Amino acid sequence: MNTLLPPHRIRDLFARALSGMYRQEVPKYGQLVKLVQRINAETLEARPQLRAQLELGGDLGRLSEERHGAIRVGLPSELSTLRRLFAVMGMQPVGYYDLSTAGIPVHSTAFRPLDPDELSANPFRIFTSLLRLDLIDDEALREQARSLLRQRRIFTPGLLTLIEIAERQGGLDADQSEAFVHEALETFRWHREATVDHDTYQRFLHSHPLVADIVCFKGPHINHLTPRSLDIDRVQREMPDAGLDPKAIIEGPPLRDHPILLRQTSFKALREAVRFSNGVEGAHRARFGEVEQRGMALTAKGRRLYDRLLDQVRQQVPDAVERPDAYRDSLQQAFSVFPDDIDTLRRDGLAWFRYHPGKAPAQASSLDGLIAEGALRVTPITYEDFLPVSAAGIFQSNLEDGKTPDFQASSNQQAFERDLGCPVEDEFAAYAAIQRASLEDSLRQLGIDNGLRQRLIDAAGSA
Ligand code: OOG
Ligand code: NI
Repeated sequence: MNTLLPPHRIRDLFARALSGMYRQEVPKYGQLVKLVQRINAETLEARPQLRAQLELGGDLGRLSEERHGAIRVGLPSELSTLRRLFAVMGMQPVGYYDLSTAGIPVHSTAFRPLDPDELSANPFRIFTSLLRLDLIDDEALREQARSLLRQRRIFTPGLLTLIEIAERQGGLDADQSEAFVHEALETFRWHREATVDHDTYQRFLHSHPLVADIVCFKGPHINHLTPRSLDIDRVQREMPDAGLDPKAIIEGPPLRDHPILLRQTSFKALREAVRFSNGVEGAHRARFGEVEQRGMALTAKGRRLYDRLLDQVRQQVPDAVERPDAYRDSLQQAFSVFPDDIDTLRRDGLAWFRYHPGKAPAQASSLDGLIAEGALRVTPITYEDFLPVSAAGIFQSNLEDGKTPDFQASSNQQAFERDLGCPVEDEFAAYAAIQRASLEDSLRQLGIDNGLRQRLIDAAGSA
């Protein structure tokens, strides 16, 4: 056995290979990436302060390669093998997303790195959804779905062997990693041939377009890859000129001086030629391109405020897609009560921050004091996760005809974790750990003694 590669190297290789494959499969994705990169370069040029903040927080280097993707699978065994596959690349399941509340018959998690160094090396994430077979009312259709899924093999034998080797060795060497990436790509590839005839496809489509997408194909084709933008409003405006058809609204919080959480938009899914098993030629809509702008991670308190304000807006303008301008105004207005300066966000305990040591302190008594005299500097911690309401909006704008039959909403995290094979990580605990470690480290570097250090850390934690 040769030297093992760190997981971020394998993740980086895989993310680049996947992006290359998707660019070939969906050329519009390549155009979108180009648009985002041009606007990012111009934004960094025009805003040196933003550039400096990204650099200090460790986000500048990762920006150009930063992507998230999404896939959907049908069986518990598929989900649990994905967990093992992503673990080889240092990606853990974080968070539980119940989409049934939005009439979408899946529940999901995001596989991503947790460790700050791993994140700044490459934060590649995959939003992964499992079909809720239990939400298909028609029993015959449900059983047919299950049986079709049981017949398919979404992982190559070579990949399964390499996953076992990685688990045994505690990693993969360079040659094994290369083979692993090559084999893993097969799982995410697009297949033009459906596994069912046209009538069967139509029946699944009518039960829900997502059911057809998950059940009627050979594997969980990657359905989008998302570059990170520094100015999503400009991307949204410039998409039509680049030949891309944007969805009606940007999901998430409004434009702010200090971005929070996540804003997302996409160009709509393409109609792509497929061949059914009875030789009929047809079309299927699944794959699209998305853009995101990431802001700071919110604490549970900040998140409650976000959820409440967003709820208010959605009640005020329930038909956002038909009235995008009214929606945008309402959003802007509702969020005017959400503090938009770093000091208040930190002091009110609304967001997570990373601490950096500055100049030697004259008198160390309180966090506010240390920050005021420049002994501690703070940068917001980037939000690495997803938002259920936004995800539902992205799902919906990419479905055939935009129709969504009513499913019984029912969150079932327990069943999801059983199918996954482990509990999902708590996103808040992950951010809290990063904040705490950075503060502890900074205070040590400033030479602040044990007792006071502990008091300051506790004070920051309970903010
Ligand atoms: C996933 C949609 C959610 C996001 O960025 O919120 C998502 C899907 O369409 O499979 O990717
Ligand atoms: Ni996405």
